[in-house]
Amino acid sequence: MKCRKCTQKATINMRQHKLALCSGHFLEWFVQHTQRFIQKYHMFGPDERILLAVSGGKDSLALWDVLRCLEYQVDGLYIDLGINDNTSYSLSSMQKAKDFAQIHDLKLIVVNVIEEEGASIPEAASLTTRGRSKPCSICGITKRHFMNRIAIEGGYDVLATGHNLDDEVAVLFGNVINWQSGYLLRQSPILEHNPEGFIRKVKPFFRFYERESATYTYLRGIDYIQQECPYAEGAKTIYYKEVLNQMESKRPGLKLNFYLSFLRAKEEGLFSQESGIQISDLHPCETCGQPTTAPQQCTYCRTWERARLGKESTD
Ligand code: Q46
Ligand code: ZN
Ligand code: ZN
Repeated sequence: MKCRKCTQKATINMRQHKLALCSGHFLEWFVQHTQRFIQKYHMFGPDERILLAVSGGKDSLALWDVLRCLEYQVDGLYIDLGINDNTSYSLSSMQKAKDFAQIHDLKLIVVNVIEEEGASIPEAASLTTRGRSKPCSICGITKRHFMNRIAIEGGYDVLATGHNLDDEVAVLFGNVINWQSGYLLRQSPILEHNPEGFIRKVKPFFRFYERESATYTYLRGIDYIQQECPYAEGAKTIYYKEVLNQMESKRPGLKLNFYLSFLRAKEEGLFSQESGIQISDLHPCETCGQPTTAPQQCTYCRTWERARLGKESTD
């Protein structure tokens, strides 16, 4: 198959766009489309400061690469979760993020959860759930807390993450299966800053298939962590991705259409505003000052307090 733009052999055939491109033209297409999505969805402008959550994985490093090529003001944030039992997942992923920052002379902020809270994520999970469930719940709460806090404290205008279309569609699928109207209302490639203390959150890669961001990373020679977090195994979103990929293979474009139709339906008012969080429900957490709807302390502070109490009783 030939590249649509020149006579060279195509490197990638994007069936959903009926577009085959060679390596050079694909890289150009990928960067131009990232810029187009940033502008079309009013994510950020050249004068704004961006904090990018970097996991050491392919999508966040690819996004860092594209944003620096487009000359945006972007710093990285790596949250060290301390997931090193049986694997050295956190150590290895942090090294990838640090190496990328060093090669390109970029600023990387590192937050260490053990230094901040006295326990790693797996340790805190076993203290709060007595090993009954995976650490993903406390992990998600902790990552969201630090991303928002560091972005606000650092005076950034926007927080970016490397989520791609496959990630977004898998979450959408799960939310639809369970008819989670509150989550459906909040699921969006852009969540506006709100005056109560939530930073604007954006996902510039949300229209790219995982295969496209993976091809970009490969062609650019970006060194990323290939190993998955050991707790990702058996996650529902992985199963949803498999199912959606089966459907996509029979109907190219199905995933993109599903997600864009969802955004359109939302714009047309399919999900009632009343099912979401109202700004008036938010107030600062009495311990950390982050916005919350909980009566006194936010979920982050309550969960970590339980972990600390659990630790004291076992010491
Ligand atoms: S939530 Fe769960 Fe992930 Fe945290 S514990 Fe690992 S798999 S890293 S996106
Ligand atoms: Zn070409
Ligand atoms: Zn709090």
